Amino acid sequence: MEKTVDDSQKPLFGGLMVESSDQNQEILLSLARVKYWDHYDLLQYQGFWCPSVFIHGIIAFQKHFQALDSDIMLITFPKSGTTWLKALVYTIVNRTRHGLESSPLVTINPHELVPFIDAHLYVQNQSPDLEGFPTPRIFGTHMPYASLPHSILNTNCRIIYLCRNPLDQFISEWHFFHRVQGTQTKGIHSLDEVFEMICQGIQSFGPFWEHVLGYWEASLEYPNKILFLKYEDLKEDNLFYVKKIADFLRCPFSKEEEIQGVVEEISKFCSFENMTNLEVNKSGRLMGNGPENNIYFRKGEVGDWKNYLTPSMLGCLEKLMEEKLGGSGLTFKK
Ligand code: PAP
Repeated sequence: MEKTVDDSQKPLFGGLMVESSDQNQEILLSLARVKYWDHYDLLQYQGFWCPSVFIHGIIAFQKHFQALDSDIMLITFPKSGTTWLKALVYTIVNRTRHGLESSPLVTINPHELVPFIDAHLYVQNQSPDLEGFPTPRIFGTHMPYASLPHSILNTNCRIIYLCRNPLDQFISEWHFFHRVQGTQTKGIHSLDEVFEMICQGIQSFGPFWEHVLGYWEASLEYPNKILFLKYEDLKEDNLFYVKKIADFLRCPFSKEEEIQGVVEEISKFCSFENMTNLEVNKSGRLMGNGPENNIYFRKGEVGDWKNYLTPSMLGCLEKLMEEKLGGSGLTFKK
């Protein structure tokens, strides 16, 4: 069978996309597919809606990734503060290697420093060279818990999971795709249409509910392995969570660091205000030829959904939230 890459589907992170093996082609042909945004379709893979542009990378990641005990996996539902979490964890973990003024984050976007292991590294190369990464290796992914490679679960590597109230997540995602696509769009783009799909669970890495509940339940069972965080909490008391992340990763702040104000400095450095004002995030492009870095920074607020959702949309989502999350103990501030 001829190996092809659909020209209309380009990787988000620049570079070449690996070609599919015959075996993968067979799997792909058997999957339900829906048109999502112009940029890609969604494939129903292992119970979640997988962006077609990432599927080969995701399969390779599942097959080949060998986690190390020292690895740190940053896992998020898309548009829940991934960029922020990457900046925070990178800075906390590397704080003794360089001062903030000489941090690589001053000149490199967080998504390049902490790559998506599946959607970036394994999409570009079926056997990426992961040896060269400094220890601890820090990787990002949006994969649901049930689909993670076994070695992540079987080693002592740690997972930090971040999610966000689904109302703001939806609005953030909607804006993101408009900015990625620009005005030359043929795909679905009205708020109403996307809302309908989201209510059916059809969105990148959705359904939202299964994703958050998967990690929520696992974090209750394995609290030393999985730290479950919410965007709204990070906004409300960032200093507390900077310390909590450091404790969880076994690199707590010393008394001396606390007295010197290191926690406050890291929090300020990774803040929306500071990150958006760095030249690299104002004018740079991801991996040189990917989308503009500034698409990862929009408003950075809790409650922006109030400017977009109608009362009936709010009612629908609140009802769904109650149906899906009620009784789980997982709630969201909005
Ligand atoms: P991703 O999952 O595609 O990597 P992600 O970083 O999760 O994207 O989503 C971007 C959102 O995080 C944006 O939210 P908004 O659309 O509601 O504004 C972006 O503004 C927000 N964001 C990025 N950096 C920060 C930060 N340092 N602090 C708070 N919010 C941030």
